[in-house]
Amino acid sequence: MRWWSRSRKISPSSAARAEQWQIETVIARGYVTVSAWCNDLAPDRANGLSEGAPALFSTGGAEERSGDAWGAVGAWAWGLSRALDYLETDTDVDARRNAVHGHSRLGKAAIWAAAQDERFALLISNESGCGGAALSKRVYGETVGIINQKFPHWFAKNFRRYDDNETALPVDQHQLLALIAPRPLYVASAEGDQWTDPRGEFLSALGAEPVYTLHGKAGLGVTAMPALDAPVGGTLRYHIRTGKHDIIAYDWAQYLDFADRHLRP
Ligand code: GTR
Repeated sequence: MRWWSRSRKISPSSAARAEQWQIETVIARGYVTVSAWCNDLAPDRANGLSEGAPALFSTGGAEERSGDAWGAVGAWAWGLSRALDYLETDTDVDARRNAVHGHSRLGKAAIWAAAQDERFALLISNESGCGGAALSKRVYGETVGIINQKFPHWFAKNFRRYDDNETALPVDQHQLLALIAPRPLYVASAEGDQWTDPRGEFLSALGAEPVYTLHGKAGLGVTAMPALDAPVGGTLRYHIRTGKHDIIAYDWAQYLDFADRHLRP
């Protein structure tokens, strides 16, 4: 299950997007693929919180809402749970054996969805970066201040207290990842995507590892960043691949193998 952030005009079935979606491969491996357009839940723009799901809950605009009111990432995550509500009623699918995933901003939403809703059985974070898998306190690549300024509607307004003030954060993203345990979690980075801080994503997964160990699950099994294109780990898994910010056939191949290992009876 995955949110799609771009224009409807670039449909998942278009040739240009085929590698990013791998629909035939996913189906051939025995999976159903479900997607939705995040803008249907909360338009991805500064004034989008006055529309869609946030409007249903009288959230208010990005600046007018209360400090702890949700932002678009929260609304997108909420929508993933509502999509799962539907799948649970569909007798053609086994909704318990699901994977929730997202790339980039929608990787942030997928993490938040899985952290809050334990029905999500497996999580894939593809280059989710700041506000996703990457540790904020490293202050590398996209920072809390940069993301809140550029995307004032994504997170709760209270998060802005940590703009250029990451050391004051009472938590960091490894604790968010730890909330997924003991469910299978795959964190993926790309070498050419320093904006998402690959090392910060790796260290965040490593920081979540003790909780996997506590649950008797296999963690990363390494303490140093792995080589390029050489995935590490068990129930908690990580790779950094060559290439840029994207989701490509290489990523899908790893995710399908991971799903086969953890979702099949
Ligand atoms: C960038 C943003 C990132 C990431 C990315 C994307 O502009 O800085 O946090 O979300 O967009 O979604 O592709």
